[in-house]
Amino acid sequence: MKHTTHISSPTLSTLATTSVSRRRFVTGAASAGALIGLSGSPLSWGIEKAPTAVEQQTLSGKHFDLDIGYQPVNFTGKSRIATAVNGSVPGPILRWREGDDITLRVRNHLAHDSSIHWHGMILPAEMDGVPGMSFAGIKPGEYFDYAFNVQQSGTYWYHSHSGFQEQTGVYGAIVIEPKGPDPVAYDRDYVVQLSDWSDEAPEAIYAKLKKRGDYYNFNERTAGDLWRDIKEKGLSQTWSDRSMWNQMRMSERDIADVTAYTYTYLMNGATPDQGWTGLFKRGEKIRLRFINSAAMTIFDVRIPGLKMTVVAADGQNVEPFTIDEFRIGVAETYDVIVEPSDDSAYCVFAQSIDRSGFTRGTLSANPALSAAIPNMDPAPVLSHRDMGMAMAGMSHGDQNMGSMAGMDHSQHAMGSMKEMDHSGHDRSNMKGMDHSQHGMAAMSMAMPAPLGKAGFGSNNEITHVKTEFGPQVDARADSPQSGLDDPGIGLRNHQQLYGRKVLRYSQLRNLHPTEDRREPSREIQLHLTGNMHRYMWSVNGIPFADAEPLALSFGERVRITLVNDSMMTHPIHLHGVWSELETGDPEYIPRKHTIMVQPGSKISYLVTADAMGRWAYHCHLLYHMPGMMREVRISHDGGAA
Ligand SMILES: [Cu+2]
Repeated sequence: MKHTTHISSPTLSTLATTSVSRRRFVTGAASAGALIGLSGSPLSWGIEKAPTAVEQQTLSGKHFDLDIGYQPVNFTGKSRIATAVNGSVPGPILRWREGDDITLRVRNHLAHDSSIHWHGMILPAEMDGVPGMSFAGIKPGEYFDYAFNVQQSGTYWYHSHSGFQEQTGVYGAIVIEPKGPDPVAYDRDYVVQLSDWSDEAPEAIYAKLKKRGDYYNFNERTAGDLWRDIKEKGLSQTWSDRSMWNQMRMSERDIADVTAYTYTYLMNGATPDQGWTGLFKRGEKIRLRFINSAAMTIFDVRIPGLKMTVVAADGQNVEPFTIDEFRIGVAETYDVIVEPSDDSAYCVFAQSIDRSGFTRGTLSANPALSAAIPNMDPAPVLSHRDMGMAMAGMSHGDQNMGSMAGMDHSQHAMGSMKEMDHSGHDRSNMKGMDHSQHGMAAMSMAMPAPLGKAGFGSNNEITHVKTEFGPQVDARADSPQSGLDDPGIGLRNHQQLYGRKVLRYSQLRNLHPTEDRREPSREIQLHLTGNMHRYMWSVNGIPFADAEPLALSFGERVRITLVNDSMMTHPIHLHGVWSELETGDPEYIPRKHTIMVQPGSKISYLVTADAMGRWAYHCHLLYHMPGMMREVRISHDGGAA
């Protein structure tokens, strides 16, 4: 089944020829004349006839040939070399059928090892495509045959798990038709794949971040210095000293590491200038399959004038509910239904979490029409809540208690509190949640707290293990908020401000009853940690390179509680098994493959360890991944290593 063989040279030259004919000239074109999805095979287009984007290739069947190779692209007016699958960025949409046995021959034409990981697929560990865990990777000039049975339906995606290749184009969409009737009714469907492109090499981006974590926060070059001031003088003094801090500029830098300063955000491979277009006829139900394939960008999505009915999350059907806006973490997918009742055009708008940029497309009944592009919302700022402190709950690196007290005092006295996210702050205080937790802490000294009931999340005390203390960790949340009802920083007051209903995880209910009704037999608490200033990321303060695998026993039902001690949102992806999000309804627990953990928040999910082998478990922000990663080993004895 598995082969690693050298590719004959005829294959290579054939690929080179087809690549040239599919060459893309995507930016700076005067008119966006070519509409994706209208007509013509990309193969039949000559260079001169492809002014903007080529039609996205869709491949279906049971056997697939995917070629990873270099491809000239132009997203910004400058020609660059992408790493592309079958000559396009994104790669082809793969259409599978639930129940099919499929094979995929992936050829690597790059000068470096490559791989493809089938994100969210339930499959044998050796087909998961993670070099060093699942297999050895695909050497230059060689291929690997993936073969597995498709056991699920819905919207997924694939991407390289080698180096930073995902950033330079190795990703594509997967759409799986259900074996039986689809519970979702729709007249047409579109993949809406979001991503981020940089003309800089990813290695260069990473090196810059390593040198200074706020490199790409262009407006806030003094932010790094602020931390030093706060450490030396305490926040209170720093506050009065620095007008910058008054404007909450410092907090902004923690919203996104990599920004539109270097990124061009893409929708189905089209730049915002160009705009992807999907056509419809009035009254149709249109299924939009949103996939966040960005390397580093969390997007907030809305379609002004249209309600969106969420029907699936991470490929899994959910009980439909209607919203106006949703946040999509890196690697997450959401399927929504929209029903335009007129012939106008609508803007599909996806702004980055830090509001440094956006991408957009058009849903239109008439290819000649385009829709107004809305303004981006104001850039969000971090609040107490995002630092995991209700009152004085945040431990800050090696600061002493004195400066901590100073921090809270000054924040309460802060003039620009209005700019902060009041709603979250107020809510957290109202609930008095943290007081009760402190009460429980005292109890659990004497005896371990009983595990919370399946579906309801953790009862356990927040514990910072020894390894969380040191220069590798610059913050610890002592009173993390629940991440369930939190639409996320920058979205929390959109209902009040704009009347937009924003998706919250607590709204997700699986369409079908929970399969595994067992109570968890144990709980694992993991802390998402980092030192933003040094751009070090870790779990429990330990980077992947130094970490022991996390051992699970085959068949066990376990709860994982993630505590986000950092001030960034981390989308956490566990390979091979489902992450069953505990939303408070044990009967219809939604299944996801990627869970966003908001800053200063905690979130719990159940895992049934029903897939043997070695699995990756990591933050899906590409430049966090080298540190914020664990191997999960599922074996009969549950023994590590
Ligand atoms: Cu992944």
